[in-house]
Amino acid sequence: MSVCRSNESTLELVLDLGSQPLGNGFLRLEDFAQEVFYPLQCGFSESSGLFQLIEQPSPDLMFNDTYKFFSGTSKAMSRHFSDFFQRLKSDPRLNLSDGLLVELGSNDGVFLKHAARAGVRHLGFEPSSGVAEESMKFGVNVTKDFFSSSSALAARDSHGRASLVYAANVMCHIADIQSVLLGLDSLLAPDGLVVFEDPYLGDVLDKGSYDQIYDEHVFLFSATAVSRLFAPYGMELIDFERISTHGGSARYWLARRGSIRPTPKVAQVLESERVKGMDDTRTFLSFAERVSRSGKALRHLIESIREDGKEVVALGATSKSTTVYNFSKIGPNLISAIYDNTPAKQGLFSPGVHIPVLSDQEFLMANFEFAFLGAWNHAAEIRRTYSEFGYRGGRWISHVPVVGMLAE
Ligand code: DWN
Ligand code: SAH
Repeated sequence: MSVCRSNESTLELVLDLGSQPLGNGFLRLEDFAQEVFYPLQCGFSESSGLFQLIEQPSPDLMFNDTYKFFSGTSKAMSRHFSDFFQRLKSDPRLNLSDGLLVELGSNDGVFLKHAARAGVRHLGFEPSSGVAEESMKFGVNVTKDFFSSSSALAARDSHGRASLVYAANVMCHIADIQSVLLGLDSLLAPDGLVVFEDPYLGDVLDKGSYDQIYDEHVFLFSATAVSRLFAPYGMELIDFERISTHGGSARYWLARRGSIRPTPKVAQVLESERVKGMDDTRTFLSFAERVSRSGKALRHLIESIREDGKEVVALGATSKSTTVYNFSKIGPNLISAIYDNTPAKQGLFSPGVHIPVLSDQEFLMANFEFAFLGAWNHAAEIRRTYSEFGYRGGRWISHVPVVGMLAE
């Protein structure tokens, strides 16, 4: 029996995506024999409302010195973090110039470099030392460690309490969420705020974007689940925003109960989630049926193009696409290569199905007719950057929201 990481209730198995490798486990030919696989199964609890993986590989296996995702590989995401930093600086609920700004999962410094530049006292927690070292080049102050109850206490002893703790695409990665909550409680100033953003469960359900589910994403949050999760720690949701990043995300604003009056958006989103059935196991069972149809349709589409003697490649060696390829059994016989702008991924093979990953520079040199959008969440940026592919008559394939070719 599996139990919920929020309130220890029993989890119902609602979706099984089969045996999967690490989402970011791009590897060399000589390492194929040692590749690690785990069962990618999702559970749901109606009492906590928390959608979660039943089993997650150990954090050290996923987040270490060879971690291959660098946030700065997307210009749109770089702009997103720069804009949000400017907004926080002028938020009347915060006093960033006098306080301490803490970021969890600061990666290559895509957000905190703006704090460093503006002279704002800050601290990043980043266990993946390769990306952390990249951030240090921008003057970012970073602890190369996992955020947890113990590392939070150590940070409070040496830096004092935080006026803001921010986490983008990180909170949903940490299975030991109780340790994170204890850490936030001890580190946050009495009038401090916790702000975090992650892919939104509502968008995943609407768009059928099951590829948001992989080893690193142990949770897909909703406002319902977040408010129930933080309540035992005396924190409440005071604001909620839908944002467009990563194919549809939500930003949650939390404060100690009673310190700031919640905006009307909180009650509105809780009600809209109830109406949508986001606290009902049956919603996820029907989602699982849609996922199964989507996986088959994608494989069928690519097979039919290959049967016509045409080649299909992919753009974006994402962790998300690891789920898609391994679930739909799409290997190098169907997608011959994946092109990507991350030097750390180039020259390696994709996890599990072992499609070669090549530099995105080579993508424009060849004359492909079909490319699968492994990074559909960056579709606008990718279509701009590689616009020549479209001018030459190339067609983009996506599985979100339905399997097919994107309009030209
Ligand atoms: O939550 C997470 C998010 C923030 O990032 C992590 N667990 C891991 C990672 O997920 P992902 O791998 O699915 O992320 P992206 O941002 O969808 O990855 C895009 C990939 O595409 C990168 O490898 C960079 C590449 N890329 C490219 O080659 N050309 C991206 C753009 C925008 C481009 O123009
Ligand atoms: N915030 C960045 C990076 C997201 S990728 C962005 O939005 O683009 C997730 C990051 O969280 C990785 O860099 C990973 O090393 C880090 N991470 C994983 N577990 C963590 C933990 N317990 N504490 C802090 N960071 C963690």
